[in-house]
Order: sequence, then C-alpha cells, then structure tokens
Amino acid sequence: MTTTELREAILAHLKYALGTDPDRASVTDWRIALSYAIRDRIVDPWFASTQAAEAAKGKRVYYLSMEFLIGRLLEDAVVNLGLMESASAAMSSLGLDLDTVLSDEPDAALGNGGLGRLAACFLESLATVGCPAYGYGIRYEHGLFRQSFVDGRQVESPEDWLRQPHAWEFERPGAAFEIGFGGRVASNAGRTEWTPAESVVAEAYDTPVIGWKGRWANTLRLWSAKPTTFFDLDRFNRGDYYGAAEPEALARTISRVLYPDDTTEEGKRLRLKQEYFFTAASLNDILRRFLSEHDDLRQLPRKVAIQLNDTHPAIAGPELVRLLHDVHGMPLDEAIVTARGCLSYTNHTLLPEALERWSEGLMGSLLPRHLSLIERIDAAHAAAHPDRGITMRENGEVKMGELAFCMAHKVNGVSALHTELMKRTVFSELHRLHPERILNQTNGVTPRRWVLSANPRLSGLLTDAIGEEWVDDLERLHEIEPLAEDAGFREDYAAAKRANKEELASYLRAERGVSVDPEAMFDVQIKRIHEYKRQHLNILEAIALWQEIGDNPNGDWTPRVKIFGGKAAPGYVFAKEIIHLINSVAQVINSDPVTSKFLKIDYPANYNVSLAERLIPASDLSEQISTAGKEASGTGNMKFALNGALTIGTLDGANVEIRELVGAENFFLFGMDADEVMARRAIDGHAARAIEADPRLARALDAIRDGAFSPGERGRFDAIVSNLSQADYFLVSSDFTDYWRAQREVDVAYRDRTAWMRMAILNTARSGWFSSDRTIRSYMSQIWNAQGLLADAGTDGRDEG
Ligand code: 6GP
Repeated sequence: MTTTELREAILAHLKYALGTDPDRASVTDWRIALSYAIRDRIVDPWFASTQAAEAAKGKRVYYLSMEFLIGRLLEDAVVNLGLMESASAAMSSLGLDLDTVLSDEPDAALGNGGLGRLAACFLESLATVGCPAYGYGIRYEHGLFRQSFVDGRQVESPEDWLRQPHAWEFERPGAAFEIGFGGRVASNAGRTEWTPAESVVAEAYDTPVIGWKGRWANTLRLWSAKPTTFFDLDRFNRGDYYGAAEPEALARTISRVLYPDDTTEEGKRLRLKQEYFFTAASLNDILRRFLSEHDDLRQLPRKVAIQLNDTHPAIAGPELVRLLHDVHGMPLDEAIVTARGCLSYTNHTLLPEALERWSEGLMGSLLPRHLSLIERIDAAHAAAHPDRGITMRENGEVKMGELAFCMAHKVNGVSALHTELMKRTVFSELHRLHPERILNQTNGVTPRRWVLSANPRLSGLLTDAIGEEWVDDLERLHEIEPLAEDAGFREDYAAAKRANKEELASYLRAERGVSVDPEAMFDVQIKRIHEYKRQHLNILEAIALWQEIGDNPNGDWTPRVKIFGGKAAPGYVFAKEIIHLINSVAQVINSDPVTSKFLKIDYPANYNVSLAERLIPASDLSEQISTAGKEASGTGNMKFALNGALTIGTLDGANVEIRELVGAENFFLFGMDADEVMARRAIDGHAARAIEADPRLARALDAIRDGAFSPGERGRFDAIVSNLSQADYFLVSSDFTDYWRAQREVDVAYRDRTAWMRMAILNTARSGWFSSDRTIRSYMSQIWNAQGLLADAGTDGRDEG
C-alpha cells in the first residue's frame, strides 16, 4: 500500500465513518481513522485464513482464557503488515506525528499480569505460524483498574478503555448463545435435563489477530453478557424505572469488570458465573462450528484442541461432558473420554492460595448439573484407580486443579523447574497415576511486539547485521554472537541502548518531572506487586545502599536509577504496604542532596503493557528476584534478556533456562535454590538469624522502624519490619546478604563498559529460544497435534490423519 493510498483511505474514514473533517479532527479521530484504514487491510487476509481453515477441515485450536492482556493494537497491526513507513509518511503528510497518534490508543488491559500477557503473545504467534485458532475470553467493559498514588499509597479507579469507539472489533449479534444458571435437574425418559432458573445471552465480538507479514489472521472472540429481555415494560409502565432496568443491569454485571487479582481465589459467586459464562459460550460455539463441518461427535478430538489457560475455564470439562451426553446423547463414559481427548490444561502457579476451589454449595446452586457430573467424573476416576481416594473434592469443595487435571489429556507447566515442582508437589498423586500426562512448555514472548516494535533501534541494528529473518526465526539471533567481539558493533549496540535510555529519561522528565542521568545504570523491576516477587528485597537493598553512600559520599559509587512498576491487588494489604514503602523511600532518597547523584528511585504509576514497551528497551538490569520455587516462569525476564538487559536473579522459573542459555558468566545469580528455600524455612528463627548476621540488613530495617521514611509516623511500616524479622515466609531476610553481594558485582561489571556491552549482546544473541513461536510450535506438536496451514511455516505440527 502506497503512502498516497493510505492517506486517501484515512481521509475517507475520517469523513465517512467519523463524520468529521481534517480541520476539526482530534488526535483520537485521526487515530481511529488510521485504525479503520489499517483494519481494512487485515480483513482480506483474515477471510482468506478463515476460508483456508474451512477448506482444510483440519484441527483448530481454541485457547480459553479469562485474560488477554493485549495492550495497544494499532502499532502491532501496522508493524505486522509492514506498513510502518507508509503510515508514518501518510500521517506526517497530514501534519501529524505517527508516534503521537499510536500512543493515543488506550491499552486493552483485559488481564492482570503474566497469564494474560502470555495469552496475548500466544495469539500473535498462532497467527504468525499459521495455526488455525481462536482465542476465547470475556469482553470486559472495564479492564484492570487504573492505579494512582496519593501520598505514596495505591488508589484504584475504574478503567474505561471502551469509552472511545474501539476500532478493532466487529460485533456479531448473530453469534449469541443463551447461558443458564441455577434451576433444577430432572430425569426425563432416561435423559437428564437441566432447566436453569435464570439466563443471560453471550454475544460475540470478534477482533482479528494478524500475524507477521500479514500471512495469516485468526480471531479473538470475546463474549459480552446481555439480558434475554432488555427491560421490563410492565414495571416501566408502572413508573418503576429502576426496576425496569434491572434485568439488563444484572446480566451486564457478568462482563462488567475483570477481577483485579491474579493470585488469590476470588470467592465470589460472580467470578464463578463469569467463568461458566465464557466457557459455556465458547464450547457451544466450538460444537456449532464442528457440526457445520462434520457429523460424528466421536471425531471431536481429531478436529478440536481446547487449551485451558489455568483453571479459570476448568468447568469446560463437565460442560463438554454435559453437551455431549445430556444434549447429544453420547454415553457418559464415552463423553468423558471424548472431552478429555479435546482438553488440555496449563498450570501457571503453585501458590496454594491461587489454586481455585469452589464450595459444593455454591457450585450446586449455580451449576447443579455440573456438580452432579463432577461427582460422576470423580467416581469414574476413583473406580479406575481403586487404591486411591477420590481426589477432586475435599471438605465440601471442588478442587478445580484436580478437575482440570483429570479432564485433560495433557497438563503442562510453563518452565522446566515449575513443571518438575508440579510433579513433586501439587499434582504428585495424580502424576503417579498418570505419569504421561504432565509435560513442560517453557513460555515465550512475541519478538514482533517485544523487540521489533518496542525497540526499533536495536531491531534496525539486528536487521543490518543479519537480515530480517530473525523476526520470525528468532534463534537466528545466534548469528550476532561473534559480533560481541566486534568493537564497531558493540559501539552501535551501546549507542542504541543509550538512545533508548535518553528517550526514557525525557519521558520521565516530561510525564513525571523526574530527572535521571542516562549514564546511570537503569535497574528495573516491573511486575505485579507480590511478596513472592520480593519488591521489598529490592527496596531494602536500596535503603542499605543509600546508607552506605551517605557514610562515604566521596566513594567511587556506580550511579543507579532504580525503577519500579506494578499494581497490587486491591485487597492485598501487605502488597499495598510495600508500594507505600517504596514510594516513601523514594521520596527521602531522591531529595537527599548528598546521595542523589548516585542513587535515584522512580515508581511511575499505572504500569501497563505500553509502559513496559518503553521501559524494557531502556533497561540495563532486570530484577528477577522471586523466592525460588514461587515464580512459575516469568516472561518479563525473557523480554529484558532479548533487549540486552542483564539479569540479577534467583534460580526460579524460566530464569534457570535463561541462565543456561545466555551463560552463567552473563547472569548475576544469587540466593537460595528451591530445595534450600524449603530447608531454610524449616529452621526456627531463620529471619532473626539472618538479621543478626548482617549489620547492613539490621541497619536498613532499623531505619524503617525508626521512621526514617515515615517522618512523624514511627511504626508506619511495622507490619513489614515485623514480617521480615519473624515469619518471613518468602525469605527476604535470608536472601538479603547474597543479593547485596550480587548487586555489588553488578556495580563493578557496569563500570567496564566494553565487558558489559559484550554481555548484553550475548544476552540478545542467545535468547532467541524464548520466542513464543517456538512455544506455540511445541504445543502444536506435543499437545494439540495441530498443523499450521502456511506453506512456509508451522510444519512442526503433525496431523494424526
Ligand atoms: C503467571 C505466573 O506467575 C508467571 O510466573 C508466568 O510467567 C505467567 O503466569 C505465564 O505463565 N501466573 C498468573 O499470572 C496467574 O494468574 C494463576 O496464575
């Protein structure tokens, strides 16, 4: 598409779709007009892909996820269609700057963190490798809350990404299903029938997902809840206007908000309703599509692969059995086997509080038929393994992890270590009974978003050096390995990093009034705030460092800027205390005239995908410091390594694999490993002993206790101090000393600019394996048995026939 054609298309949309003219158009108008013009370019490949999938009558993959943290879509589409230059030229010919227009788009924050972002990377890779696939989820009216800080404390407000027209979706009033809740179950002529007491309509909204070079496009289908009757005319006519609107309000509640919590069970009826709502709508849609192409439901596992993204859609097991058995008359045992042939389940966390359980009372009142099917599935499983007890239910609760495990033919972890721990801990019993079922699929990230578009400077350098093929064959990055020894390349690489840092510095100055020196090391920790991720370990180290610099202000310190980003679940009090502490420490340290040339701390509010895209390319040091055994994988760690930030980290999640690939000498390791963590926890008084043994740690904790960061409010952070001195379940105190040691090694290493750049280049060169294209191809061949339909891609998937 030429610049002129694109320009004409933008102007036409501005006029005919938005009804405005260039003189009156706002940046948002221009952004939407550009989005429509770009979307038009996606529709043809999208149709072509759909038709190719229909013609092939092969297997389709269905990715069921409560969360899709997709971020902005316009830039992604422009990049994947190769239209960056035309778009930039077209916009400037209209007197606009493309970057300004692109950053006007609100983030689609339909997810909390890692699990949701992974789903978004997977969608893009599925399209890139040409695997026919659908993402299924919920079209939340309000995505993840907006975070601001008031006096250093997190304050949440609703996010409203749909306030402006959403340019990417197509509403599908014709694709709708009625979803029931509650009611009664009765037997009728040998058949079980469920008559729900209430129901809502799930209506589809489709967003095309375009892969690299526009070769293939899939669909993200999000369900919105609508009432079966719009309003109660009787009540309206009686003057009861609020009452009349009730059915609509109640139905809409289901797709109103994303639960703002990624690790604790939200014990609410509404959450279970949301889970069933989107799972049931998706399964109905999947069966409808299957039956339009085939007639024998026993063939379902050959044509349909359904991936459950954690247990949130685990009700899919009983729902699919219900559809096959109750609705289509398949014998129960066969329905269970058939459903299992389609389903597979990914576990994303071992944290016990995050493993979903629903009380049988709640489940029975909302989903009575499903509860009885779960009992049947449980009994069948118990009968097949008579030496084992029934495992799916316990203390009047249904354990969704066990249910998902038993209804899936494959169960996967998301890094090698996490998968091993799954086998040893949460699923040890089930693993013994089904030793073939658990397998590992180490996570990955899409290089189109996380390198090509987030870091154009580095991308240009890579393409100049080795050609463009790395973009969808990321292991080609190995080809730059020899260039780590090339002084010219090192200088260019350093210049790209430096320019990214300057850009971030001016952003921080403009947006936050914070001034940072691009020469300093940018040390970044961005992720949800959680005790296991240990942002408090990082801030403790900052306090100790500040004290030490203060003692010796003329010392030869390595200047650092510590940057934090992330949200805490609104109900997670301790995590919010950590946020308050970080902000309070930042305020004191940043205003210290003696130390501030060596140490600054910044915590921009409302961390999201777009902010990550700014921060990662400008980072020198990546903080991956979770308590070993707790972080299932991490994916930010991969994005940093690809963009040439060195990791300081524990042997946790995918850090282990990153370190193996980039080389131990290019990674700053510290802390206990998972086995040591378990052993240390068993030692009485481990925290007190650690504090006693390390005067630096003791002094940092004393400063917090004495009110150094809460003037006039001594004891403000007592909850944190006493936690770290007593229970310290996440072993912050016990790992502090080694963390401090590793950080000082980082300081020394950063001063040798040549050696540092060599290490950074090797991180980029050796992280190509972390492409989500690799992960998706591996799911295709090892779990889904699905085949890509592009002539030159996706040949790794085998078809069983
Ligand atoms: C996260 C894990 O915490 C993270 O380690 C992993 O990289 C990511 O999933 C993708 O696999 N888990 C969640 O976000 C979550 O909600 C229930 O788990």
